[in-house]
Amino acid sequence: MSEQIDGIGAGGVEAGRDAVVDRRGLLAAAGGLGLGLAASASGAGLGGGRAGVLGVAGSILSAQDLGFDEASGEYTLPALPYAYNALEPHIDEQTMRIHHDRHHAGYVNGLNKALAALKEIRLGSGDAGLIQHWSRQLSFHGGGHVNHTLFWRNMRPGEMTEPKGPLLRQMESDFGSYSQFLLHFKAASAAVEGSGWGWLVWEPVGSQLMVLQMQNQQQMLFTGVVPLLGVDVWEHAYYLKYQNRRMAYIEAFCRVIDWDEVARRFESAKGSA
Ligand code: MN3
Repeated sequence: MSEQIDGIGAGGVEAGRDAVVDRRGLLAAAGGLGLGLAASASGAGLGGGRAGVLGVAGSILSAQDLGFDEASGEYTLPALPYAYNALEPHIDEQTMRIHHDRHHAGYVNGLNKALAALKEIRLGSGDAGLIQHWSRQLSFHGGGHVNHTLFWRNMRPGEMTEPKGPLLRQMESDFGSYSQFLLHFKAASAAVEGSGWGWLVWEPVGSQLMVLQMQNQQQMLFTGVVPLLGVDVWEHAYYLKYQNRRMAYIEAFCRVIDWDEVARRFESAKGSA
């Protein structure tokens, strides 16, 4: 298995004010792909709606969505929004249990550990020589937590859906057609080197949809983009059922995409750009 923990810090962590990190949590206002992580001192993002430091993605996920506990300053593992077996036969129950209860939980724990270690360094009791290590851990595990929280909500049980309305029109403008988008998205996701993700994102500067590959939980980011749709292509996401057939898993994922959720993120991101 190629799934060793090996985060190289590329997350653009912008912990502007130390007190913010303690009180609000780095991820609470973000929802971006490792971007805009610091909430404003007024508590932006708690409950959703207001933007993070980069001014985008503020309403994609709330602090509650991310399981942020303001009292302890720690993140908790949010429950799956549906039953473990709800996506059968496309995504199997055992994979969902292990993926959510073990892998996602591991990212939450790793994120809390990194936040605690960085706090100790700020307080003078930690080893400042390890700042790069913990920054990498923060980027990797924080990315993992956000990515998976987005990912569970990108899927839903029931009838297969397709994009429509403004999202479909944007897709036709930027990719030519829905089927051309699918071709690009599936090929990019299947071709991720090693462990990573395929993403459909909103790129607010150019005002366009883009498909990106991500390595691990955070590498190859395009700064400032807003995540709309992500497929986890780490082996732990599919190997039990699909073994080495990553494309078969991606095809199955495409059958359970919640396009209404993607449209909500798109309209929120475009509206706040
Ligand atoms: Mn995963």
